[in-house]
Amino acid sequence: MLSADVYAARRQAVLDTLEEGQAMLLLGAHHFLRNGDAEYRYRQSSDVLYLSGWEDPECALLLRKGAEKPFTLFVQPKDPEREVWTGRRAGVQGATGDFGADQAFPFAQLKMQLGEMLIGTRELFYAAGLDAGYDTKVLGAVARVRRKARDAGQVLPDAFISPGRILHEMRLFKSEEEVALLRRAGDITAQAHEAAMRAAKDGAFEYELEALVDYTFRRHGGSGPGYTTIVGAGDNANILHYIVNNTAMKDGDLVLIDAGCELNNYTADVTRTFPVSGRFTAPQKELYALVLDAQLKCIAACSLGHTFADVHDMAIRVLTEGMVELELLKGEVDELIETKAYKKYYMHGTSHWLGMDVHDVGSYVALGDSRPLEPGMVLTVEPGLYVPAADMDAPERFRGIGIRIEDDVLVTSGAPDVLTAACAKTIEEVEAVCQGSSLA
Ligand SMILES: [Mn+2]
Repeated sequence: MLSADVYAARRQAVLDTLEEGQAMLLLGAHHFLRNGDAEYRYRQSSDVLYLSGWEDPECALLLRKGAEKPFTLFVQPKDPEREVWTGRRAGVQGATGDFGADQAFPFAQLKMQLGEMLIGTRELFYAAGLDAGYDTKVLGAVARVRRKARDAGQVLPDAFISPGRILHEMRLFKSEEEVALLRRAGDITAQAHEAAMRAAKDGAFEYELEALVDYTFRRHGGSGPGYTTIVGAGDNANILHYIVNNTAMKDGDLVLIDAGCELNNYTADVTRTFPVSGRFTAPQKELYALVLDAQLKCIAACSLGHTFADVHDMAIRVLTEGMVELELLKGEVDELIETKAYKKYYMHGTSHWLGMDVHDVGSYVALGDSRPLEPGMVLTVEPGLYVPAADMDAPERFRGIGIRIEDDVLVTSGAPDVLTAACAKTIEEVEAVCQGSSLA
């Protein structure tokens, strides 16, 4: 949790943005069963966390412009018998005492109370259509009091607007404390990647490195990976969302690890690719040097005067030129870009916003065009090249090589600030770490 002031200031910013007759309602994330009655560890929705820090399930957060009690929480009540099984709850008292709510009620009362509370609200910022169960609760609560409101000559919500319009625009711009968390998450992530580089060896399984990476996150106070850790050796690096991580690596392979530590609900997102043997082969070096060149030029483009799309265009330009030189592609660079021929070996985007969610919220366009980058935005920069072993069109020496290099970048009014700069990245740095002593 951040300090209570931070959440209070964010809620005030939302209330300041709302107009008279508007309110915002956020429903918490569900908890999910893994199998039988065993639950996945609960993670609250990032929007609820952003405005309150509230971490327990069964939660709704209501902000009403102009109300006597603008901030209402509906929460799991304290229940000593249940708490023996599932853990301590902050409860209704905690909601008002520690979390700053002006009033709080048990979540079970949402359907009975919400309608009354929304009398006088014309427009409700509520993410309708995402969760049928929540829609039934919310629309049912409004319907219950419609007649009463009409008889009293008062309004009820007749328009539902995505809360993201306000909230996700706020979340896109990171404050100093958010940047500090992302930087610390980046430092821990760098340690985890370097630990994996040191531990890789002929015959080791991908899941061993996954365990080491995830352990390193926890060891340094992270809550774990912010998304499922990807460890792909050899040709597995060419499967973009490879998470089975069940193959043994061998000398001569590269290993691609895409893993980020989540710390205090903010996550890093880093990819490094390194040789099991500790030394890149000549063809691996050729492709690695090209991806790194593209990545560095893309990072330089994360600055004022550029748009989000400019960063991707830079990656496409540098990689396509390089692929022609290396004879992965044949033809004119401009035409290969125009026809998207580069997608054969570079098929994904170069960046996404980063924050509480790994693919963080916030619009990528403004007035129909790609959005200009502004100070406070954090984005990933992750060009790659993927040459499947079975690709008979590619020069033989490149087949089975997959490389991605990914860092997290804060846009500032000056030079781009690489929040994950602590992690070895050049060929020399990576080889040096790989050849260092095993296991941190
Ligand atoms: Mn990413």
